[in-house]
Amino acid sequence: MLPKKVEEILNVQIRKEDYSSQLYLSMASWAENKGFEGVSDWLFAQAEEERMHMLKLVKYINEREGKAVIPGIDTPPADFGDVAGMFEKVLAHEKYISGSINEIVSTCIAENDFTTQSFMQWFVTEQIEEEAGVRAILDKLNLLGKNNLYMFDRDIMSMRARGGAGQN
Ligand code: OFO
Repeated sequence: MLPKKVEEILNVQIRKEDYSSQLYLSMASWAENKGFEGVSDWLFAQAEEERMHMLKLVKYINEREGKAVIPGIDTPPADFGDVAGMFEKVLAHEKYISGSINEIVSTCIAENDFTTQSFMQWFVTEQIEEEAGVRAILDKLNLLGKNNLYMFDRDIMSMRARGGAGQN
């Protein structure tokens, strides 16, 4: 049985993962409209990943005799300026999500829920990889320079093909 506080904070996280998925979907669509095929593919895949994270939480709560609450859809922004600025936003969002995951782990410890604490370890590791992946993309963008976006777009495509940069 899940402690009430843990059930509540996991349900808050379901909403955040759902929003992450919508946010990356919106970014993917924005990038696709601008002709960035590699960037949009990366973001479409990332949106799927986030949905998978949400489902993982839904199933876990229900398995532990809690009640997962499926949230309504919050509308994400539709315009992201330029590609570099957009990836800065992805990194800031992932840092925010990492903070939420840490908060859940603290709640588990305070509530002596070591089962959920161990379940959350997967998310802790995932966040380290995701943040590192987005940082690698920003480094590449800086190296290539903002005038070489075509190259960058091709490059991010091959990063995906190799299963790198947060795509796991
Ligand atoms: Fe971006 O990762 Fe979910 O948790």
